[in-house]
Parts: sequence; C-alpha cells; structure tokens
Amino acid sequence: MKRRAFLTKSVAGATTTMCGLPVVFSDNLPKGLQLISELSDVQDLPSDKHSGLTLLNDRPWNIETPPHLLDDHITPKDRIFIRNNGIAPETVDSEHWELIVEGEAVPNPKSFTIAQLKANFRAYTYQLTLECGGNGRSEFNPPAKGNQWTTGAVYASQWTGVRLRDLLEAVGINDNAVYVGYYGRDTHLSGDVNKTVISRGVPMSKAMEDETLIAYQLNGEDIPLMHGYPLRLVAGGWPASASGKWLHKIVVRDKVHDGSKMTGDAYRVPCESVAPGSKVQDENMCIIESMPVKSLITYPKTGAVVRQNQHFEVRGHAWAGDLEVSEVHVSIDFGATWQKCKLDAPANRLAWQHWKTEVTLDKPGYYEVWARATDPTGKMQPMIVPGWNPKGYLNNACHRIAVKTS
Ligand SMILES: Nc1nc2c(c(=O)[nH]1)N[C@H]1C(S)=C(S)[C@@H](COP(=O)(O)O)O[C@H]1N2
Ligand SMILES: [Mo]
Repeated sequence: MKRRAFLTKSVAGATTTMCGLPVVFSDNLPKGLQLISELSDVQDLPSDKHSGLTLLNDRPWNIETPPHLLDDHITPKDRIFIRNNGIAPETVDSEHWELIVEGEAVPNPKSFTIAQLKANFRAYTYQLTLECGGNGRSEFNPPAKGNQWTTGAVYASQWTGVRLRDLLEAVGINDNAVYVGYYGRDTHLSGDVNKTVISRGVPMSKAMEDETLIAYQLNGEDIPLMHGYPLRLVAGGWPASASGKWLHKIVVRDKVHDGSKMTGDAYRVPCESVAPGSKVQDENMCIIESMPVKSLITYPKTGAVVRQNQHFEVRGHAWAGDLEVSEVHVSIDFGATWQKCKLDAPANRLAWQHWKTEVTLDKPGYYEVWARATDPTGKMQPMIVPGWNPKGYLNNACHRIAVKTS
C-alpha cells in the first residue's frame, strides 16, 4: 500500500512541484507529459527512518529492513523495522507517564513514574534480538494474510532499563502468578478508545529472566517514539509481539494472559504439524515462545558483482531464540557442500551473533550464497519454507543471496 507521488501546479502555472520539490525545467515539459514519479509509487517513510527501508503499510506503519542495511553489529535506530498493530501515540508526556503493576497475583497494586523507576532500581543494558513472529511470512503457500514480511522484521539494538523481576519483587507477587501481560498506549485502528490494540505477554519463567527489561533507552538514547517511547517491555529471543511498546500497565495474571492477540490463532501455530492449507481448531494452536534458529547474510547484498577467483567476505548475524547459535555454514553450490564460518559469541545472552567467512567463486556466471545456522540441540535452518501454519509464522528457511562473477 504505497502512497502516490504528489504533483502540484500553482494556479498561475508558474511553479510545478513534485513531492514538495520544485521541478527544475518545468517550463520545458510538453503539455500532458506525466512525470515518471507520478506514474510510479513513491515511498513515504517516517522522516527518522533510513530511506532504503521498505514500506509494507502506512496505516498502521509496517516497514521492513533489507538485509544489507542490517550489517551493523548493533542495529542503529533508523534501520529498525516497524511493526505497529494500531496507531502510535502522537505526543507523550514522559514526566507524568505512569507504569501500573496489578493483576490477580498482585495483592497491593503499585504505580511508578519513570523517575521512580530510575531512582529505585538498578539499570541494566543488554543487546536483545527482536524478531517478529511473522518475519518470512511472504514465502508461505497457501499464503497467509497479514503484512508480507520477507526477511527484514528483525533487529538487535541495545536496551537499557530496569529488570522486570526487580520490579515485581519490589511490588510483591503471590505464588499463583502464571503470566505477565502488558498494556500500551497505542490506539485501535477503528478509533474506538475502549478497544485494546494488542496485549500480549510471557510466562513467569521468561518474565523473571535477567534480560527481561522495562526499558527506557535504546542504544543509549530515549527510545524512538515508533519503538515504544517512553517505556517498553523487552523480552529478547521471543516473538517481538511479546515486547510491548508505550508500556503503561503490567498485569501479573493467575492464568495464561488472555489479552488482545493472545488467543485464537494470533501468534500461535498448530501444536502438531498440519498439511498446508488445513483448518486448525483454536484448541490445537500453541503459543509461540522461543524463536527458531535463523541467520541473515548482511554482506554482500543480492545483485553484487564479484571478481572471479578473488576471495571476498560473506558475513551476517545468526540467532536462536533463547539459545546460543553453535554453528553457521554457507554454501555456494545450492546446498551440495557447506563451509563452516567463524562465529562470534553473543555480546550477552539473547543477542544475535556475528559470523563471517571468505568465499571464492571460480567460474563466470550466476551463483547463490546460502547461509544456515545450527542451534545447540542440532536443529538447523531448513533450506525450504518449514511447517505451514495458518498465520504464516516462524519461517526460518535459509537466507539466500544472488551474486554474479565478472
Ligand atoms: N503497544 C504495542 N506493542 C507492540 C506492538 C503494537 O502494535 N503495539 N507490536 C508488536 C509486534 S507484533 C512486534 S513484531 C514488535 C515490533 O517492534 P518494533 O516496531 O520496535 O520493531 O512490537 C510489538 N509490541
Ligand atoms: Mo510481530
């Protein structure tokens, strides 16, 4: 859903502008000739985003990142994909922002300002991999409804904040605690203020992990508005939908949280594999938890021309949900043989890992480079799209790029 380019001609016909810019030499334009920009679709991204990102939808914003723009070890804010289910708040008063902690397992609900969070709890910083459960959806067949993500709904920025665990311990929770759910301050597309956009969460075991944060900074600065300013729950390694933006309430439930997009087929896959196109009853759908092993080639990019017989570096990142990736291999012969890559340790638990290797292509022609990561249980990325599911989640097929030799 791209916006049309915007052409205006002043009444006098003196200035012609395209997308807000004057058209130089507009006097020379033959009458009736359409500008190319008028004929093609022009992307209209939020101004703080890198112009190379790909717009999937502008209401709500859904924008993905091409693999070569994810080359940094720590993803800069202008390259982070955006996945909004509703409309982000337009203005935020961070001074008066309150975080409420309540729910069946909280005998004495409490509320905190951001200043109180900062003053009363120790700050931690972790680099965390956040991948949308629907990343890779575009490859499923029969296709699944929803944003047609290719490979770009993943990033690993650095988050700073307080531990959810420290907060819950300070508030005091009962033994009947089962699940933590979040509520954010975005608004429903319908405009109905009584409707919750999305309210997901994680079980207590994930909530109490060291790396699960109530964050107030991303890469050492205030969180960008689109990514949850001023507060965000972040649970790395799990579908990013568990990491609630514009966080204003945490509920500690005595049952599995049943907020918006926790039930039915949302962020769930069939508990047992099904034939493509099957109808699956809700009771046979299971909540997605730790994300599967996956990797991305961030250099070179598809279309690169490399010198025949001259080695060049291939590199990228790999991640495996709650686990650490144990190996990454690449293939230049469509998976017939694989070479092992150098793989770095993560910056901390739940951060993606960098890998690289040298590749030589010795014949003129077209090649593909495929990357395949393996987790410590021996599970590898499949070479073709795995387990079809109704909503198109968890496609962790090998990433492939095309290169030519010259
Ligand atoms: N409040 C709120 N939190 C949210 C969402 C949302 O729409 N509203 N989208 C979720 C989903 S589905 C994803 S994939 C991530 C996207 O995070 P990002 O926009 O920082 O990339 O945010 C999650 N948290
Ligand atoms: Mo998502």
